[in-house]
Amino acid sequence: MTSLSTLAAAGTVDQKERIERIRRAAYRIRRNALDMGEVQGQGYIGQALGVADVLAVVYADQLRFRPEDPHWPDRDRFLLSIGHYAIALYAALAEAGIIPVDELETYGSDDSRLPMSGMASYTPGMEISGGSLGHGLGVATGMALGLRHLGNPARVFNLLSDGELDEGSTWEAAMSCAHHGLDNVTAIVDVNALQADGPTAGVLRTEPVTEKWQAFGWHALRVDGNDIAALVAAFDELRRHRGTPSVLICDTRIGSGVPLLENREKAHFMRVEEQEWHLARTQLEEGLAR
Ligand SMILES: Cc1ncc(C[n+]2csc(CCOP(=O)(O)OP(=O)(O)O)c2C)c(N)n1
Ligand SMILES: [Mg+2]
Repeated sequence: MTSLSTLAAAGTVDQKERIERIRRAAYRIRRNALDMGEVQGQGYIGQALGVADVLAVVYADQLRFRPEDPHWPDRDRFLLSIGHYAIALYAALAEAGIIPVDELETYGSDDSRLPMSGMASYTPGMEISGGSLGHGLGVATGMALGLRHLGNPARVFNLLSDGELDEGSTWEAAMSCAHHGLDNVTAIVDVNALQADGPTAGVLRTEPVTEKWQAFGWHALRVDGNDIAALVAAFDELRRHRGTPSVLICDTRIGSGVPLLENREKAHFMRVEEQEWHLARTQLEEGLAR
């Protein structure tokens, strides 16, 4: 007979394997992002590295999808409302097998399916177009209502940035989503404490973020967005929640996983010099080996 402690130990091993699998996915997402960043020499590289762990948990662990059929009606929807984070999503879509890894080298070039700002009509797996901030949650709310109406159990995720908390439309959508009790919606807020015009705290104070979502009727959790075990535990908890929409507020570090970039002055649009790419990749690999 299997004892309870043996079962518990087996569970721990499974959980360790699960986290290790996601950690490797996060490494490849970061590697993909560096590959795309090098094509342009600059861009939203810091955000992509910062949010890589979140995307790894989403795509390697939480989301239901069929890589060969991005329009599968029962797929969970992942809505990126921050168009400039497209580099991060392409990196994850390549890891998920939805777009070929080889295609990443076309990032931002003329006629590429991977423009620097996300376009739904160009890219498989890109559910909505970005550019104008603050629209993702409204679309997520509409999609979730539609899915519920159809009796479709798919879930809708929306990744938004701390800058998108400046948008009134985000809060209109938050109110509406809670009003309709859409527990098939999970918002993910990337709190990297930065916006285009400088630190979030200086542009427009958004704290206390958790309490604001709670006041709008959401089930809200806050975690270190670069701690995969904490992310997995939080997503598991949100998956079980019923009756209201959920939000996971993720504190992330710009440039995470590459100390050279993490430790430099925070920049919305980051330039990486030609001679720095080799060190960036070496540091990323060193992180995987640890
Ligand atoms: C409605 C709207 N207002 C302003 C902008 C210009 N804009 C582009 S990125 C950005 C910063 C938004 O903050 P965040 O997404 O947190 O920036 P990051 O963390 O990437 O530095 C702004 C204001 C926009 N794209 N859409
Ligand atoms: Mg930000």
